Amino acid sequence: LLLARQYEEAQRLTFETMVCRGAGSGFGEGAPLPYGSYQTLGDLLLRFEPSPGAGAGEHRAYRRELNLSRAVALTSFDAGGGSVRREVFASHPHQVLVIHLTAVAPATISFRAGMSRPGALTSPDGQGGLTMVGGTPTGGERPPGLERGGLRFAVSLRARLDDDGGTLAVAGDTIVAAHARAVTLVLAVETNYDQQNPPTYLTQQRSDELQAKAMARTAAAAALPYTSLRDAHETDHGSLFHRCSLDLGGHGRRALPTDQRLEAVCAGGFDPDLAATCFAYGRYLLIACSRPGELPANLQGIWSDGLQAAWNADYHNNINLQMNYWPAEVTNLAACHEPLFDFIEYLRPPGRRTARVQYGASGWVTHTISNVWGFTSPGEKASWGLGNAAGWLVGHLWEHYAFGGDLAFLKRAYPAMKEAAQFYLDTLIVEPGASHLVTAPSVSPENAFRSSSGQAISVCFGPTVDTAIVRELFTNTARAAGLLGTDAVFARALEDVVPRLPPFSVGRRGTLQEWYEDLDEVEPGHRHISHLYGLYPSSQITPTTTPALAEAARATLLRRLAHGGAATGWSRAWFVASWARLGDGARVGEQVHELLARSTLPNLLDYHPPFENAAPPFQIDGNFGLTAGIAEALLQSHQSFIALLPALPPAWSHGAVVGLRARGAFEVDISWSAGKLTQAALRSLRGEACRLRLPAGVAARVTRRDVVVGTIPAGGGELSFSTAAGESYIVTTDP
Ligand code: FUC
Repeated sequence: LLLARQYEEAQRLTFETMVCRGAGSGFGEGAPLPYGSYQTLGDLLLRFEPSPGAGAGEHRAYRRELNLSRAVALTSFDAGGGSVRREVFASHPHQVLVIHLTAVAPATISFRAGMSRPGALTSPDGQGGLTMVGGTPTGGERPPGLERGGLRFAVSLRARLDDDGGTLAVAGDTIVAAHARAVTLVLAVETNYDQQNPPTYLTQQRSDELQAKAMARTAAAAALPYTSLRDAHETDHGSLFHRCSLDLGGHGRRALPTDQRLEAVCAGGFDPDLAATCFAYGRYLLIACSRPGELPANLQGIWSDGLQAAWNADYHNNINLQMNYWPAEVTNLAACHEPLFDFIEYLRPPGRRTARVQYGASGWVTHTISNVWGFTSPGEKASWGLGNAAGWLVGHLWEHYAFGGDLAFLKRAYPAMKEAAQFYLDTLIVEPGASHLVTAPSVSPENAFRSSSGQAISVCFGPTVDTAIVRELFTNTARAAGLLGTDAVFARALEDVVPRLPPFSVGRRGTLQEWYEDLDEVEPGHRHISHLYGLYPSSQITPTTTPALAEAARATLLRRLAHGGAATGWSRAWFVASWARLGDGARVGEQVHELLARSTLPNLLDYHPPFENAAPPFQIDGNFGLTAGIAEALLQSHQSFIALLPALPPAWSHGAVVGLRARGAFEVDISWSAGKLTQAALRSLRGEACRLRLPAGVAARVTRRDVVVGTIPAGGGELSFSTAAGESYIVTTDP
């Protein structure tokens, strides 16, 4: 029907047959199998008693700060008897949350600490602390496999006096601290979730067993001095955070509270340091929510604050999950990328089943939404839930290899790439007109076009995004097979398909076509710009190799913007990265400004406007996308060369970045002044050859240990040189 352009009927059938139907829970059209929402663990409340000399509620000089380089949140206030400080951090090495309260004056700190969560039970733990036990689901939803008892958790909370003053006691379901000067609280949680244990993804551990484990962790942590816990945490965080930093000058504004700085930017103020702070914040967030061995960052990272999150705070695979990981490689947090790779592995077995059951195909596939219960089916509405995401996800495996150059990793990653390619090999169909191979049925996230009778149609064949993903996947999988010396016949089959994929086309408006044919979008300002996948994150469209397509990409971005596009934070972030790829620094600066002014909450978390039935406004992808987009303006390596300052916003006239990463295993530092490159350093990690390109009009020489390796004339040239692993190459510009 699609090939006969009978779109209405094709769409009707697809809607009827291509989503999972279950008991239904008012979750949307068709769908849902019970699916579940990511949830907060609960609340820890500290209720302070008035301090000596202060009236109730009289806390002055209240100040909250988050130190990004130490990853410590500090609250300080004047409680009448003197100032009180509260430091909070979540320690990766000790797997506990730590709260440390200190007062200048003795006997100042009195509070009751308690935990709450609907349906959970808090009680004394018999060792001077509290435990809270409970489980999900708390609402009506029960993820598959959880019908006979859901996820269980146990929390342990302990307190300790850090000097001689004051008392601690447990009273009912609270810990009571009285007249203390220094108190430390430690909290640990255990659940019976087990990603490696399908189909239930749960262990058999009972609540008391979970409780014993959580208590053992808080006991171990509470036996350590506060400074040891904090030092271990700061060392751990710093080992990742300090790998990369950005300085755009203008530090004078740091004395102002962040919300006031943001308001000033909204009012048109100039504050490049706030963009640099957001860059650091994105890295801070990724370090804090995505460590090897853990689940990947979901739509709210790990910071969902209710029992029912917007979009279930799940994994959306048609931009959002991928965007979370855009900054990982380039901003030197490759280790934080690992949870995504594990997640891809984890989706493969259910994804194979979906490929077989839903398409009669081999390989693996997953669609627009997925979760920690192995959901890989199209859901919840076919109009957008049908997007095929496996190809896009495994693109991250190749990127990790491209940046790090680790063949052992590629060997580990290759089967997931191969199986994703296998799925497409089995399911591509021939469009008879031009004999192109196309995907079908599919969607172009999450837009629609008008059929000849004016109906909005989402279901299509050969959307540009799919074609770009398949082209990239097949090319990279064939390359991987070659590098690993395996699967020559399969690789040839993939290579044979690539020329039969539809080429990118420019439509009658001068924009890049979103669909196989030149169709009008229902929403010309749609937030998704997936048909520009070839521009970013892929590298199939560049101003130098495909100038006409780059021009069409530019026209596409402008048309989207002219129609109110980029209205979500993540969408705006994608524009930032896309303009960077087009080498347009002015637009990068403009879009960064818009993202700060329109889509950033006062605590700098990314904003997603309420959608359909109104949703909480926070979504983390925009934070990560912005960080990646800023990096892309300063350094690019997606072609076979390293470009320094390819899209520097004019407003960022002075600055320096340290520790960005380039493909080919390089670490790069760049400084500039008056908008011009002044110096750069490239550290070669694996001794790969380097092709270096400078901004036009800059002449420079490259030295290694003070010996000239080569020169680049001002005419805008490039220099190729071999490198030795571990050596640094210094780029010094002519004044
Ligand atoms: C995609 C977007 C929405 C939202 C959701 C979580 O479907 O189109 O804007 O970000 O993911």
